[in-house]
Amino acid sequence: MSNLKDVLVPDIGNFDSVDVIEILVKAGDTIAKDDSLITVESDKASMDIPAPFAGVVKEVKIKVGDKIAQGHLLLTLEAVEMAVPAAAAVLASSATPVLTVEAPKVAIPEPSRPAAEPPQKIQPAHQPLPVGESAVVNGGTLSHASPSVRKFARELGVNLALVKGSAAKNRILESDVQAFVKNELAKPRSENMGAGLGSLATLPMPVIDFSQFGDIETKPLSRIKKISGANLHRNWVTAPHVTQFDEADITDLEEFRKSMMKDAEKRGVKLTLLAFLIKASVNALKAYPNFNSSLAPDGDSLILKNYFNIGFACDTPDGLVVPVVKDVQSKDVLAIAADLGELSTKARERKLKIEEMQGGCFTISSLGGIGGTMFTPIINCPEVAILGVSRSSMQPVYNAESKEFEPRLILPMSLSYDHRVVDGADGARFTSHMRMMLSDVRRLLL
Ligand code: CAO
Repeated sequence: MSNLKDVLVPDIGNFDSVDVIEILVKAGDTIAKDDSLITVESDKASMDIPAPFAGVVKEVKIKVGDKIAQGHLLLTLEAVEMAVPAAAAVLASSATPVLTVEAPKVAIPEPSRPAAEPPQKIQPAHQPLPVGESAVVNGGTLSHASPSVRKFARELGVNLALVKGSAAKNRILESDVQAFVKNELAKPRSENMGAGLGSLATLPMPVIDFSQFGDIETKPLSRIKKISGANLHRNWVTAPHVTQFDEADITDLEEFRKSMMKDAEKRGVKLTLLAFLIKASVNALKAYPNFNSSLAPDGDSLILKNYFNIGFACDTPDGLVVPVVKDVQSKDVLAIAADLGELSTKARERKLKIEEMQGGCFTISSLGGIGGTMFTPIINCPEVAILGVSRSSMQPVYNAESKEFEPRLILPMSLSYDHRVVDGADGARFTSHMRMMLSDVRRLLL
């Protein structure tokens, strides 16, 4: 008895005829039950027709472009198993067409049913698709991709939504997926782009020969600049930054600092404003502990720190470094100022040790000695906030009691924080706390 069986088109729903758009097997192929044989397409959907039983393809009876309907002869298959009667194997087969339905502006599921379910009618869908198995929304239009192409894309980790289909009605072919992968691999890679950027990575920078516009010279970046540049870029794109601006009245503080400078100098210490800012920031970190934290690597929790190490941005001829003043909570302003002097001298003489730049909880970047009114500092991740300080200046401030404007020394502050960790309200509370601490020197010394 011959094992040669006809394979006919099963029930494909309410369609008089569908177009054959892809033939996935050829004579001589050995196929397993449920392997896709052909892909057909109506004006609404594409679907694969699977093999009703395992066997060897003897002859394909259709070609791409044919119109076929239920009962149409697809191919002859030499069955491997004899248990299933031919007619039943074809028309009452457990094999189920696998569908992709096109519908405007909705994600379309790709039903993947157990083999025992009855053949699936084509239906519009309304539930979201599993990642990587989509009817493909591509540039605002839906594209088709057969299950075999989707399987191929999944194997390569390709998101089909990013692939442009070259066949009719934007249908994505295997060759489109291959071309996409080739194109992606050919793109210039940027080291240190930071994790998780994925398709948000920026466009490649155009390569321009500037000498066509005028005289140029090329100067290599210092090692520090290269490292800090990559870190700054990662921090900028990883942490959603918000910058809160505020001002503190430091008239009394400056008066006090100046009155203490001589004493400090006798002890070999330059008593700078930065020392007071560091002291005040620890007080604010204690009041708002979320600022003294880091996001856990899995993003599920906050790691709160019970120590208070404050980094400060230090401008050196080689670039920016951030030494860290350790255990600020147990130091007075003079001791902090002494650490600042020692660390910034070491930084400029390139003598900082690695451990002197580690363990920071929060950073202060002071440009006050240079100038400027405001700036937006970049968070020194995985810290969650950084305080920028600009140049203080005399401002007329209205005194509600005397009903007069008084000249006061006002310090501009810019607090950038990671909005994944800190809410806007707490950002404003933190700078208000800093303002309160800096405008009343007695609080600082407590
Ligand atoms: N407003 C007005 N004047 C200020 C001031 C402020 N906010 N802060 C400092 N000054 C004055 C000081 O009083 C001092 O004046 P005198 O020489 O008359 O005493 C002068 O500016 C220089 O101060 P300083 O440099 O000695 O001390 P500092 O504490 O201000 O700064 C340091 C120390 C290490 C922070 C600084 O040298 C530095 O490197 N700053 C640059 C930081 C930087 O590059 N940040 C950008 C990083 S990108 O985010």
